[in-house]
Amino acid sequence: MSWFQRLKDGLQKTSEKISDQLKETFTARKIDDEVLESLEEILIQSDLGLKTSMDLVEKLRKTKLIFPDDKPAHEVVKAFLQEELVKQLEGAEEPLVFAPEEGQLLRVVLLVGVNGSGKTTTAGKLGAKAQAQGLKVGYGACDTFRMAAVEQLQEWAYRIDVPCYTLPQGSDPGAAAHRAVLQAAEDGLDVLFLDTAGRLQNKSHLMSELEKIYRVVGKALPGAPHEVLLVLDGTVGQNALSQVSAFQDVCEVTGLVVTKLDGTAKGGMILPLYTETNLPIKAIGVGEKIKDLDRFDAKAYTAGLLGIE
Ligand SMILES: Nc1nc2c(ncn2[C@@H]2O[C@H](COP(=O)(O)OP(=O)(O)OP(=O)(O)O)[C@@H](O)[C@H]2O)c(=O)[nH]1
Ligand SMILES: [Mg+2]
Repeated sequence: MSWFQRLKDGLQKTSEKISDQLKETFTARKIDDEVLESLEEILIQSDLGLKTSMDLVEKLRKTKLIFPDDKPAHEVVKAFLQEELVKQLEGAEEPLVFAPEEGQLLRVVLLVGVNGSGKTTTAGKLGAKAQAQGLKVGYGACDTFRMAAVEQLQEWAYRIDVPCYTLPQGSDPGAAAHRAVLQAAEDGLDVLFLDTAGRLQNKSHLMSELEKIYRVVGKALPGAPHEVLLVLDGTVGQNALSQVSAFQDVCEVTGLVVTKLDGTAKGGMILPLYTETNLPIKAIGVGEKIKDLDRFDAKAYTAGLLGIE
């Protein structure tokens, strides 16, 4: 199955809801206040955010939309919405880089986020992708308090037959990160994925622990981490926004990963997430399997979101 098909299937909960409601709303080939009001409601309900939803409706009000006879009205509206959404999301696309840059010894990718957002799974999937590009991959497990967390990452490592570095249970997470970076460099790896423990953004001791991990990684290898991915659970919708600044306060977040878009009808949340943070969406996840994660593509995402073939 192609990525686009996976993405489309994954976003089905959102796209079915939007499609059904658009069909019900645009029964006549005309735009009036009543349909515009319904449209705004539909957009808000899919978590596109208040501002984007209102802007889209205003744009549509001012646009002389042409309804060809051979196309259902809701399809015409969908095409309009997609074009507008793609414009807003253009800057959100950024390639995922795994290979070290010229003169760089090793690329370090740090994964951070609240509990259960999908960090370990994302680390596993990204590692497999990097390996498929011919790179030497390794993992570092910094969640030294929870054995199950280390084992979970080790499983991903076994699966693609690469090393997973850690320290004994109870060790300092910063020390585990430090050790992993030094070991990965010594072993001649190209890219190291550092998985961290989940932490709620309002737990200050855990946030300062992350600050320390971030700092220590930079000491082990100047310039590292080269990428800090904040992994967000898509099922919480635009509430995920409240997590971003807290993580930005303790480390330099370089991009967002949104997971579990297959488990929610709030799949529009990428819009407010990007427009309000200006952080690129580095990858999106639509399932638990290795192939259920890929880089973000505005056109493919909006097509999936709106159920456009
Ligand atoms: N449906 C679906 N499930 C996902 C996706 N990504 C992760 N999961 C599942 O979400 C659950 C939590 O994922 P983890 O990777 O363990 O999350 P985590 O952030 O490492 O969790 P902690 O380490 O406990 O903070 C697991 O059951 C994953 O299989 C996704 O894109 N779609
Ligand atoms: Mg984990």
